[in-house]
Amino acid sequence: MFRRVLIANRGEIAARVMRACGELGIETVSVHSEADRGAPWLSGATVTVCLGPPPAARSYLDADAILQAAEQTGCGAIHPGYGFLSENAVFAARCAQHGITFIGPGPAAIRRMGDKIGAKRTMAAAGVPVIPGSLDPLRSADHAAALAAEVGYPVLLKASAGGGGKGMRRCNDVGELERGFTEASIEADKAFGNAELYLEKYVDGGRHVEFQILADAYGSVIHLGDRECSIQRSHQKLVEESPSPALAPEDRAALGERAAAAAASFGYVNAGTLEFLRAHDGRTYFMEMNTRLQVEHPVTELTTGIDLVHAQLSIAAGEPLPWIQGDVRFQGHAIEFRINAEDPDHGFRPDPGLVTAVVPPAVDRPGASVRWDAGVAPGWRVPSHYDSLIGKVIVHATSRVEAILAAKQALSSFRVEGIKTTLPLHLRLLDDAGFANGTYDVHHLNRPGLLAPAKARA
Ligand code: MV4
Repeated sequence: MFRRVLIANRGEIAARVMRACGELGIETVSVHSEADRGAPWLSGATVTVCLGPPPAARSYLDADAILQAAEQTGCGAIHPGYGFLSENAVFAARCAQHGITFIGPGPAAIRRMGDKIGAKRTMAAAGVPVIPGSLDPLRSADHAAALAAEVGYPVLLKASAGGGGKGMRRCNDVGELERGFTEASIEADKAFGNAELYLEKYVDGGRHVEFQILADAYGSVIHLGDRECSIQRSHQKLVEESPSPALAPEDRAALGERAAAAAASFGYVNAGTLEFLRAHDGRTYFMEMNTRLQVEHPVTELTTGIDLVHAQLSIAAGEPLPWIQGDVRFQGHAIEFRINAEDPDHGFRPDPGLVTAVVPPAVDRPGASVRWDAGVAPGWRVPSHYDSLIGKVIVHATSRVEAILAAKQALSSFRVEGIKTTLPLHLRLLDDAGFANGTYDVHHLNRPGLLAPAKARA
């Protein structure tokens, strides 16, 4: 195992990775920007290093500064968390060149899944269902129109270098497709430096269901079940749960085994997530693979009892997986609520600023527990330079019904004062019939009522 690990991230995930390192007796170097000087998570580090000014490009994305910090402080490995450099194949390769272990998959696997059409081709070849459409980049608007005529309208144009909903465009007829093709290629070129597009039949509604996999360096791959992530707005997830209310146990086993086999088919190593779209007819299609730890990983940890950061560290240190698929047991139900420094009653506008008080969530019900993955503390001023996630409340209980009751208790006792957060939205969601019965889809948050300001509902 590593003696000392550099954490190339901030906020709740820096704290989360530090906790796992502490439990394993690993020293930590926490790098930070000038905006994050004195941040609450830094007090848990063995050493802190200031990288540079607040903009991420000059701090958390500055590969040179991070590699230099790792070398100067004697780190054997770098944990990238999520976002920032976590899916940057060039950075992963540069770590290797410096003799530092990147805690994640190798650069080739990151690159392969970062190219969304290449990822789709890899998965299709491994027998994973993909949405009807192109398996190669579109050559022209005419090529796109010919494919669209085959699969039928509406269709979706997607950027090969996009992902997470970025660079997508819906086209309802051939006219929209011809205009859309040109505009989408220009946009993709501007946004990603890559104009390549592909096309799929548009699947309306449905649910975002993803599978967590763990792969060691010796070809063993297991899955840790699924997460339901359909409670989202503008591709920002707000609530995630495991297991998905939409999947029967036999669907879960079949899809999970497919996901694990697909990851094994191209030699994937470390933790990864395969995202699927489950259409209303029950057909489930691969969308993308994320080659990092996800924000929502705790719901998987609570239902399986497996510490994913611990697993990532062990795999990166060359240890074989200590489990086979049959060892993985799924227990109870977990729900995560993202606490963002945003005002849900005013279009989720960011509301950074001074946190004056924090009362951690509490649960007092048999068989239920709550976890608060914090990135803030009283007296900390949330900076405006980064994304607005300040922490996550995760409940676990014996069943989904019990988990919702535990969540009501946890979130009613929970307070973050001084700034607006997404907490009021979560409390409304817990009283929503569609959430309670588990029938929601990716459009759920857009329905009138849930997102309406409190005064309009009175
Ligand atoms: C789609 C789709 C419908 N049809 N592809 C959004 C994020 C990215 N992973 C892919 N996404 C979608 N791709 C086809 N052919 C609908 C979405 C989509 C979506 C997917 C998952 C979760 C939330 C979503 C919200 C809007 C659209």
